[in-house]
Amino acid sequence: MQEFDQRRQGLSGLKTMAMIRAFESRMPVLSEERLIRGSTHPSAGMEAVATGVSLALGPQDSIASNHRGHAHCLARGSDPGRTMAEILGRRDGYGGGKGGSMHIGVAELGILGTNGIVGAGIGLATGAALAAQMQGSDAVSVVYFGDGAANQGVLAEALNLAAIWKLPVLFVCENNHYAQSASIEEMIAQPDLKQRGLAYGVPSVDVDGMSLGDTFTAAAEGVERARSGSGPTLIIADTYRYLGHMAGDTEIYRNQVEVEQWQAKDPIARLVSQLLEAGVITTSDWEDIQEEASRVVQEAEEFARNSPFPDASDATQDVYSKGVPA
Ligand SMILES: Cc1ncc(C[n+]2csc(CCOP(=O)(O)OP(=O)(O)O)c2C)c(N)n1
Repeated sequence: MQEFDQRRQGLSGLKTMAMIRAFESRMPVLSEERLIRGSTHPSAGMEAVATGVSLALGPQDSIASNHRGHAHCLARGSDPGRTMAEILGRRDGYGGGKGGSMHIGVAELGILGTNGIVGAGIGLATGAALAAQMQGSDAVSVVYFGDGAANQGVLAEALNLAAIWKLPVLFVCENNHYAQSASIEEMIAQPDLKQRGLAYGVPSVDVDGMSLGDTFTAAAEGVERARSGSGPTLIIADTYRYLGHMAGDTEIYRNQVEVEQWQAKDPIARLVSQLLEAGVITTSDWEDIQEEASRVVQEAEEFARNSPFPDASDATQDVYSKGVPA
């Protein structure tokens, strides 16, 4: 089993999380400026989940994401500039600017796509796991989905298939306590979401999603189970989004006290204290990491702003597959 090493995963995870926080914090501003058209769903506050899971993956693995997917892509190694360009609908984006925030796919990184259809990634990742098994590869697939998506029927079907066929898939539920404006208390009678996996014979665990070490350790265990042919794992990561569901959200369904209570458990601040205490970083290292994160995001934004819009003549390009190789 891979142990969480503060010098390796801790330090690398901190850099990734700081960059994701800086990146996501720009979303409301760019929406306000009308540089982002349509809805974009930032995940500030939830960085430890995508980062911890990604640190447990290998290059052969794949991920299926959801509508709140920038962090999943960035933690998996997507280029911040090309990611930002796609969000801004520019030609240098991963989809040539025709997909936007909810359609970021990067084949070379195994990113099967962010996805605007709540729950759809669950079927995609399970299919990718079946493909890996049939091809005899040791690749594992991951799906990130929310507490709201846990109510989609596809989860029950996928958990069952993955369990009977011992598919190498990791189901990662980011329980941020809200599906848009509906609280989990209003939407789910059995709040213990891991029961959904246990009911299908899938090893299922709760994890503190505000802790990088805890999410990494749970994911590493699930990845090892999947890679060794022992089948799927369901992880329920308890987390919280600091910003609104999307730009323009009035947030009348929650109060500031609740937001502040979660901010007091901030995953980045917590990791910084741990690494300072362990002597892995100094306060000046932390300042450098923050500066570097801002610089990367600023450059990504400049790259995206300077990228042209796709040409109208490209509208029908890349719509159909060029055929399945024999
Ligand atoms: C099939 C489907 N139903 C409804 C929607 C509208 N919708 C978009 S995001 C969202 C909430 C999803 O909540 P959750 O899965 O908990 O993810 P979170 O937004 O909290 O990250 C809904 C209902 C959709 N995009 N797709």
